Amino acid sequence: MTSNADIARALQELADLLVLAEGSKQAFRVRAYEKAVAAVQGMPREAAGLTAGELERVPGIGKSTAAKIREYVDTGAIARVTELRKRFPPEMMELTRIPGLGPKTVVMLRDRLGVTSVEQLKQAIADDALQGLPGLGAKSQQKIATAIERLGLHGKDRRTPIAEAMGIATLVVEALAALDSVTHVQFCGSLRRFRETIADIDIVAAGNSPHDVMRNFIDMALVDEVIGRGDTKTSVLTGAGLQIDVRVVKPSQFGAAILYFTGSKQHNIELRQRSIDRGQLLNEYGLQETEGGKIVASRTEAAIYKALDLDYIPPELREGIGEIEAAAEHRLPDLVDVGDLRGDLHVHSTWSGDGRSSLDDMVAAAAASGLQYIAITEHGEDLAINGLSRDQIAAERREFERLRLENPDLTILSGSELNIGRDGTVDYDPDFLESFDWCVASVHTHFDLSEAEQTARLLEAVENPAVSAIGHLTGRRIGHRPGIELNAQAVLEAAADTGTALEINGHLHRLDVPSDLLLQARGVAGLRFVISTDSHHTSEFANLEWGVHNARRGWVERTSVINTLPLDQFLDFVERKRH
Ligand code: DGT
Ligand code: CA
Ligand code: ZN
Repeated sequence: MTSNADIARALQELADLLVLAEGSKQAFRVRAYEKAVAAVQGMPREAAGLTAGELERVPGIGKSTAAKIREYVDTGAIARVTELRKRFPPEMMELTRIPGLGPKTVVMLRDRLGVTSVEQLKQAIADDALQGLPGLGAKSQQKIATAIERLGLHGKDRRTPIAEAMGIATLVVEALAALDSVTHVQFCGSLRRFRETIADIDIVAAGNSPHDVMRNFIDMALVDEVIGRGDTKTSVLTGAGLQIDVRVVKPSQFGAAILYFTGSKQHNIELRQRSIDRGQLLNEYGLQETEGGKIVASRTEAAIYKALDLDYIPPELREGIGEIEAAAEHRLPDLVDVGDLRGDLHVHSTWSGDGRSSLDDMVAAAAASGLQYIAITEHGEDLAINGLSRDQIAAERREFERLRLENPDLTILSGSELNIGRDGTVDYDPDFLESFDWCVASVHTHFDLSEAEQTARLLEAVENPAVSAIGHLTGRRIGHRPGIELNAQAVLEAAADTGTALEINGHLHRLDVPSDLLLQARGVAGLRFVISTDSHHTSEFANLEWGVHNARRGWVERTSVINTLPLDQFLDFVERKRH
């Protein structure tokens, strides 16, 4: 049956295409489909099993969306999407990712200059052709050029944000895992290593009926074009132009295959060299003796690492940056695990303007997921529309009282997500700030300041005793908005000195602090992290897992993550900074 995730992905594509067709992200139809995406993602039942009439009764799903969902489930495609894809091909959709380039401008560039791809836009900028077009001056031409560079949106380097790739890979893995002939299946490559952008998706399945696997794969609704077909490897493109390779291997070779295709290339080269030095050969079929060819290990990755006298190296570490030496000397980091986390310290509800689940539902979901403590951190009053006044906070705290009685096993902390102003000051006054148990402070405005200004602003917030943590440090949206310019080293050191935690935000669109900065932070003694979901909907508590993968990629150790601590020790951390 078509899964809710698959339906949500199809509706999201429709919404994205309609932004161009309607010329605005705020268009009624766009908003309607985006609401429906959230509704389908949050449904406790399979949407595919419902009639159009039943779908319409789901809050957030209207009549025409219900019809589209049925169309997708019944035919595997939405005719409107197919038609819009012709008008707005994937290369043109790419243009909408560039900050400062609204949908009307994208369409205008096509109509006036014939520009329908990032490459063509770069050429137009080089020719100075944007000057004088409606709403575009010399300055915006330069801004767009910089944004293209920083997002890496060009040529064959075109990479897909992890949020998009993860959704698609999960659909394929689930579909293949459901086949009787498949014993194991795993997505590999950069996605398994949890890189923030992905060039193509590499999937390995084990089983004795490759033909059956490939037939089911290319029948999937998300497959737009088959570009190579065989029983060991089949490659396809999705409607958005993302390549997926599926390989089928024998169950006895599965470990060797996923090890090879997970990479990275550099990690593979170093592993292979190590095996050669030890009189063995490593390839995608197994580890074998050079003399005689006896297979030493092939079924699992763990067996192969063991045979090479290495501790098991988790995928997130396989970048060829010293992990093999560390594994040989038994000094791999003691990485944080999702099971270690006891609390989530960044949670919104519909009390925030952008929250999508009620406070009661958020608390119930947190309790059900086994968390011991949470901080409800609605937006501070300075954030237009979404923020809470003091009166609203007082009113919400009365709700906390009731919810605490109803949920004796969950500690509900009163928190806030403060806004770091242009000058580094935050919402409310010091006395009122003291009434919170925990405050995370984040940048939500002024993304364009200079490095010096951004750094000064962040340092000011770090010095504030009421600020327990800095939220999503760089403010980036992967593939959509670059992070702020920042002297990260200065901020990391100040955070360590003041006892301010750095949030590792688990939203797949954010993964912020980025893992390259986490690697840099290894050199800063005493720095502490908090892995948070930034949930706006009950389904987003799952972000904890993504935050953990990102932390592991940055070699973050268990002992430096404060929400692994029992509640009293966690609160001690907050208190130490305040007094
Ligand atoms: P990307 O660019 O996001 O697709 O990154 P990867 O790491 O997924 O790279 P990809 O898809 O080209 O290849 C998947 C894995 O296959 C890679 O991580 C390691 C392995 N691989 C690919 N080419 C080579 C190679 O030339 N030598 C070795 N040893 N391994 C390779
Ligand atoms: Ca890949
Ligand atoms: Zn937030």
